[in-house]
Amino acid sequence: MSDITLLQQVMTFLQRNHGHYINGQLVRGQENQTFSVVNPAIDEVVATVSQGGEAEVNAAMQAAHTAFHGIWAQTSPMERGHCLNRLADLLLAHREELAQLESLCSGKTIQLSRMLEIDSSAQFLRYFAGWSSKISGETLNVSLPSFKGEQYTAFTRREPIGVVVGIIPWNFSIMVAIWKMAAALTCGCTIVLKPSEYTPLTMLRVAELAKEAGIPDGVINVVNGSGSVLGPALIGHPLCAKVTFTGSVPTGIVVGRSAMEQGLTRTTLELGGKNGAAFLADMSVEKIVDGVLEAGYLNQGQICAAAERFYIPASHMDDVLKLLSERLAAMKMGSPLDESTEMGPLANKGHYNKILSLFEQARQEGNEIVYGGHALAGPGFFVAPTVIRANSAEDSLMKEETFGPVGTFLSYNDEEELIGLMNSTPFGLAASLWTNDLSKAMRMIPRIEAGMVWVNMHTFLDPALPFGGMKSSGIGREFGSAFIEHYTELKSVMVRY
Ligand code: TXE
Repeated sequence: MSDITLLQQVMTFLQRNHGHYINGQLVRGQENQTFSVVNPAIDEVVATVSQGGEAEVNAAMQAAHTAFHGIWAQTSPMERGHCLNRLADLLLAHREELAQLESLCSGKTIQLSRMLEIDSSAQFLRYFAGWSSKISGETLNVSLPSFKGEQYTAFTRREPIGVVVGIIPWNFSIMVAIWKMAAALTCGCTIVLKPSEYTPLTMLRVAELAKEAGIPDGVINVVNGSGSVLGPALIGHPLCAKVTFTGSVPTGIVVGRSAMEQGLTRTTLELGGKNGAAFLADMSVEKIVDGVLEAGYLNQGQICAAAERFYIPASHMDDVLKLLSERLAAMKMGSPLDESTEMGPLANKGHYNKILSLFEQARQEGNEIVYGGHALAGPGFFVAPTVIRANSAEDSLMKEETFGPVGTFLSYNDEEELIGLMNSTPFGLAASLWTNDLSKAMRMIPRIEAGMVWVNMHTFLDPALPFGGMKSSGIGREFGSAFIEHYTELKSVMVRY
């Protein structure tokens, strides 16, 4: 197979002078400060973008504030939902264009870009659209005594919180932005998005489509540039009512702390971790290997919910590692634009260097690198999918998030020990249990410290299920009905009559 042909629209889009999207307009921004977008498959610049600064942050925040008070909070809930549905239609109509752009900037295989960045984003948009007309308060009975025949009633209102700042990582530049944007907009909030500096292009195009979908100017804004410059400016802005962030734990802590210091600005933090997958002894070696591949290696492991710690019964360990190595060796690595590619490059050079240094660290600690553990030849940021046998739960690779195609394996002997190992981490985003014994699984689920527990599956996110981390993996939940409390304020109203 060979690379698909890039659409003319994609080529034309890449050649634009990129900047920001503010108040319904593409804005070039500071001409003298630009940064490059690099195609990680070939280490070549595909576009340049002007760096946003205080002026762009102010303009975007002001536009979002004006749109919030001027139009969006008053737009009927049903119409807000229609807008999101129309945007879903437009994403699907521009599926190939957006998917190609995404693969060029992030190294995600074209098949995954189509399925997750576009199809799944459209599904999430429709799910959130459905909520617009279902956000409601309660009527409450009050207990105040009546002295002169007066009566009381009370009710609560869910009111949109205002201007939301959404800070987005590079691993799913459209989908994660859509999660935050759709949640904000359905509740009546407006948003300023700050994409990752590695993947700043696709949301500029989505913002244009949002205008075509009838979403008023100023409701969605995109400001591009470095996180360390724009992050503090956005979070510290007096018009920022809420910050929603997805990314690494250290940056999440910085974001959370500055939001708190800013006057208790509301935050949702969806951070990474070191997710565990536990395979019970009743699973066959083949089933375990299928599960490991699903849980750990999709999108080169660059998924916040992916598993990185694998616990295998001691009796199965050698056979699992042997078969897994064979399956990884047969996996087709290559260009993300080749439809037959199963694994592409890492998304950027910094991340590639980090993964290579983790391989080194594993070697220094005496871990056995069963498969992989090295870069692949070529200009892009490719590393071999890697299998590491840990010596103990204390090894660095059993503790530190790699966010790459790196599984670290530890054997266990009994299920009590397994629960202890699964919970032996400060993080708690996601976990999976793999067994045919439903009774065992049901007894283990309450003991697993993770915001999401899958049984016989891993990494599937459904808009109906709340998603977010326990422990150091975050604060708050996205999706389900849980998101509503994070994008609205609860107002109590009491009436005497
Ligand atoms: O992530 P960051 P980076 C992990 C992964 C990767 C490492 C670093 O291991 O190697 O993090 O990647 C913005 N205030 N994950 O540096 O820093 C930044 O511009 C406000 C895991 O890309 O978390 C980007 O838009 N914002 C992860 C976003 O934060 C700031 C997903 C995420 O960047 C900021 C991505 C600041 N001070 C990387 N500094 C996951 N688990 O989902 C940066 N940003």
